Amino acid sequence: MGSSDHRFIPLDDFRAVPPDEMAERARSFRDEMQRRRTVRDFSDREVAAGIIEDCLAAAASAPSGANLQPWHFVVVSEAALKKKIRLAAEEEERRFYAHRAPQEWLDALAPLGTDSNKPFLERAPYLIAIFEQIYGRLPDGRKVKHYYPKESVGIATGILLVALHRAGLATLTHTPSPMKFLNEILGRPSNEKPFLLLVVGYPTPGATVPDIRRKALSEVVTFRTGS
Ligand code: IYR
Repeated sequence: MGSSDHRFIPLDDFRAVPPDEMAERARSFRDEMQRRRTVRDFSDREVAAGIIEDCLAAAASAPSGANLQPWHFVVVSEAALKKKIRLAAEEEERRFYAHRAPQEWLDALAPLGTDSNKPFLERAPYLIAIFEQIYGRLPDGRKVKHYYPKESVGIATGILLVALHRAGLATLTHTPSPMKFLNEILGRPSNEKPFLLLVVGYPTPGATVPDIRRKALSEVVTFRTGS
């Protein structure tokens, strides 16, 4: 099967793990992920660019619809750009908190203590703007249909979040809405839709996080594993 145009190669990179090690890895990864908290108190402590690059390479390994990799990441550390992004985001957020958000939404957000001030957008060493390519563009300008771009970018973003956490960094998944201003400020084309603005860095020494809890596993998982 498969013509010579569509080659298959041996799966050499799969590493089988012995059962005990598998159990240990699954447990320790669970514990490590349960320690992750979204942070909003960012310090201005620097992060080496190579760390960000490796985490992005992990994210860009994500599976995607027809392997079309419908994502683009813009890494921002330039102070002037961060300031522009902060000002534009805060303008949208002021409208959100004052008019756009229905009371029900504001009530749901209350435990997080968020408001329209976003100083972390200037203070954190890195912002990573993640764009979803609704369709692709060939070098000659022709459009390429993308499949499941949102799912694909969501998976890549999840991997990026995990990679940054494992590296020892704090993140905030920020979604100013609408985010169209990111295309203008960052010069991205119209086939790219802002998906998420990831804030990356270290927490301030005295950082606090909301006292909120995750649902119990039994609430979010149904096992239908009987015989
Ligand atoms: N984008 C706003 C509001 C906001 C919305 C949700 I959903 C959150 O989980 C958190 C915040 C803001 O960033 O403040």
